[in-house]
Amino acid sequence: MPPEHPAPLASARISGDSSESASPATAEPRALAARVVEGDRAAIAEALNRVDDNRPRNRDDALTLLDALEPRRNGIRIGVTGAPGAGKSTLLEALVSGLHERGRSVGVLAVDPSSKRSGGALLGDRMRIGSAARETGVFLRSLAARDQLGGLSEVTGPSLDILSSALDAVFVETVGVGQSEAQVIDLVDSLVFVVQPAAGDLIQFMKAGILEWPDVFFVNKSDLGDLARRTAAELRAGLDLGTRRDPNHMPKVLCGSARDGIEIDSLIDAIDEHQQYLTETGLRDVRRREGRAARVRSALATRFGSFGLGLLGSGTIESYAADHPSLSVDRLIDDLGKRIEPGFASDVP
Ligand SMILES: Nc1nc2c(ncn2[C@@H]2O[C@H](COP(=O)(O)OP(=O)(O)OP(=O)(O)O)[C@@H](O)[C@H]2O)c(=O)[nH]1
Ligand SMILES: [Mg+2]
Repeated sequence: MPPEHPAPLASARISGDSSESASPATAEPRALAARVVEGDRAAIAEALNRVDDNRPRNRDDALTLLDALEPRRNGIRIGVTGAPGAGKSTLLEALVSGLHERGRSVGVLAVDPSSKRSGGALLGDRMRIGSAARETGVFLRSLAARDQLGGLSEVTGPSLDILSSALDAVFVETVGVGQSEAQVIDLVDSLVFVVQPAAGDLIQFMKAGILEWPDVFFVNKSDLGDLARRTAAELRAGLDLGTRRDPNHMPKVLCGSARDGIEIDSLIDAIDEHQQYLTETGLRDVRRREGRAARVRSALATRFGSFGLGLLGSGTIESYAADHPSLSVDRLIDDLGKRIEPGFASDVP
């Protein structure tokens, strides 16, 4: 059964239950990590708050927490992207119910472009769980984007790392306006692209090279008639294996309605099939390894620029990340940042 009037996830922020997080607020990070892994809701909420806390004195605790979780992030990670208004949030609501029916625990991170944020950011955006969501046990968290283009903020990665160590599946919704896709592929195992049935959009996305990345396409709003089916057919015809990120896998193109719950089961099956493909081919490990290094590189580039990266020497990030598989991405960033700092400080006026 489709949800009756699914509210966009980002607006499902009802005030949090502060009593829930009372006890883990002072927990030692390793003890907190153990509770996160068991799926303890209050512990997960507290862990998310800790990585969102920028005060330097809390940084060590946050890194210890993330290091303890690193070997445990086994939950599958799915990016959901697409043009503004394509129906990503509506689709996520439907996916969450579908996965809940299949007995899976699910978390959702929604990245809001800053322009859309109101009081949430000012209030520190603590964990909010909508009442409908609470029934299905889904975790919802909305994060401010770093910029108007939907660039992901620094807490997106660690937040996903926490959720995927506690839950079976974690989704991250980002607005598809270019920049966010390039960053989200470093964070997820599979990428789902929600297509607005209008030809103009597709041409724009093809030009930007964005259609080379997704592993599954969902052309939404099939209830509006022929346009959605035509868009799906055009897309199938336009996909060329030769230019794909993964040249061995032709993505499924589904056509359905998030609002009316049409083809949602097929979408869950398509996601599961892709996960199975990633397991069988070993590609998940490859993507996660590359994603870890790419996250480190991009954080260091933001902090120190290409000059700072140059001080590390080529291949250092990859080899350091490979030699320390049980360190969190944030710890790798910190460690390598410390190596860059002395040379950086002495050379920058
Ligand atoms: N007709 C129809 N409308 C839909 C469908 N899915 C979503 N919508 C509507 O499309 C609008 C945008 O839906 P959202 O789910 O908020 O889209 P979104 O992609 O998350 O939007 P942003 O987060 O703002 O980028 C809403 O008015 C939805 O009710 C669908 O299957 N059919
Ligand atoms: Mg949305």
